[in-house]
Amino acid sequence: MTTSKSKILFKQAQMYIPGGVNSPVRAFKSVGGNPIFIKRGLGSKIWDVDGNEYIDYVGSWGPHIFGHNPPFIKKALAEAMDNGTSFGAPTELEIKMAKLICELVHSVELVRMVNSGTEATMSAIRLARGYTGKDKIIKFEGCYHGHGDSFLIKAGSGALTFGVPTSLGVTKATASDTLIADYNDIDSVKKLVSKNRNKIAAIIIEPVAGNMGVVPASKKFLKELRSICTEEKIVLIFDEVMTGFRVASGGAQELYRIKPDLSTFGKIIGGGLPVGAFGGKIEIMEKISPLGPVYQAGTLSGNPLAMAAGVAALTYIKNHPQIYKTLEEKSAYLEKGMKANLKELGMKFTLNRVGSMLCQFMTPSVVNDFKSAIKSDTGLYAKYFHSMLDKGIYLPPAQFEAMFVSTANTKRDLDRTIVAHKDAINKLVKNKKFSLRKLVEGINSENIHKEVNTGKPVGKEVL
Ligand code: HOZ
Repeated sequence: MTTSKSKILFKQAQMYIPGGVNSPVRAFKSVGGNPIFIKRGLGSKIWDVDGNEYIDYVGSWGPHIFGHNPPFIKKALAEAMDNGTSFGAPTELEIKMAKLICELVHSVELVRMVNSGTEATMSAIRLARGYTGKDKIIKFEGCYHGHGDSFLIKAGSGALTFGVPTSLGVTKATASDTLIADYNDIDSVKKLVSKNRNKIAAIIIEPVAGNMGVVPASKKFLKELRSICTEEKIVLIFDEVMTGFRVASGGAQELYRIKPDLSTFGKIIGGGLPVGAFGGKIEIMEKISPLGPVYQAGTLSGNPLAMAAGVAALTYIKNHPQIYKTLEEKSAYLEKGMKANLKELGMKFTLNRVGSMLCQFMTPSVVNDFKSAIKSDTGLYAKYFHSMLDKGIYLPPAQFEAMFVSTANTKRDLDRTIVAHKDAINKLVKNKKFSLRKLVEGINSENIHKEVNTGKPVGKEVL
């Protein structure tokens, strides 16, 4: 449902903003067409500038776990706004926020607020390096930890979608300190650790990857990762920017019952405002300035508006633990409906779900790591995306992202989505122009961008 006002705005935006957007995936490049410009959101819906209504499964990429503009967050913000917008000095709200995070996430004993998930992960690895006196880190192919230099090596999310999994502008020296292991493959980690003994400061991982689509880590893999980190004195960092307060009130670490040394947060803890945080063991966190020698700072860190919204969100979560049951029920209902559609239409596409995070992959393969994720046919996803959009369902405009269910999604929303999904998949079935690539050989992180940029499939199709 591309709309004329959105088109005009996109043209105007491109005159002043690189690519017309402030974050690349919003440009719809990987699905084609014109991005829709959003005017407002309420509950499970958003409206574009032309007045079209959509059921929103992006939810600002995760934070809107209660849907858009919940009254209790609006109220908290209005009250905070009366007192001023920023002081660059301590406020009581920051204590409330830190206490809530420490109470809800058991591995967090001290926590520092920042302004985004990117800042949280950048600060967490600096801290891990300062604490251990070691330089290298291990990250996993397809995981995305924001756009800090150290993480833009074989990264997921927009970096993957736009074909720059390893970004220009990252120095060779920085890149050489980031070692890449394979998700869910403990041997790949062991190899790196034994080759780089006493050089690795941290292993950072999304315990449920949400930036190569949704890909859960296996419990065995995470447990082994924990043991390796303990044995080798490596700081284990769970990047819970997406999963924190989303898959459980205590994040993925609660779900898996594994304690990382440090965790990073974002999204939900800001209640929709720009907030991030990193926290963990006291003995590591006390190395942060002003207690210790690892410098980290920010004028807007702990900003009173952001804290007010975050405190409201986390207080609601603390007082309503049943929301996770509700989210699970709604998401399972959606998953069941979508899977039934696929079965009925004879399409063996993989649908991954962890709690309220879902991803419809366009491949019949099991998706459990980066290599299997990129078997997904992004061209098909683009068609699927537009069919859904035409039916008033707003999905992530890229294959390698997560869709999010909120407590505001009604049964009617979910039923409408299931019907639209059936129709969209049916269209794919009927469209003879594509052939499902059951097995694609030759796709890797270096050449996948060719496919995205040219629209021509790389690799060998096996029909
Ligand atoms: N890459 C972000 C989600 N994984 C999207 C950021 C945005 O466009 O807001």
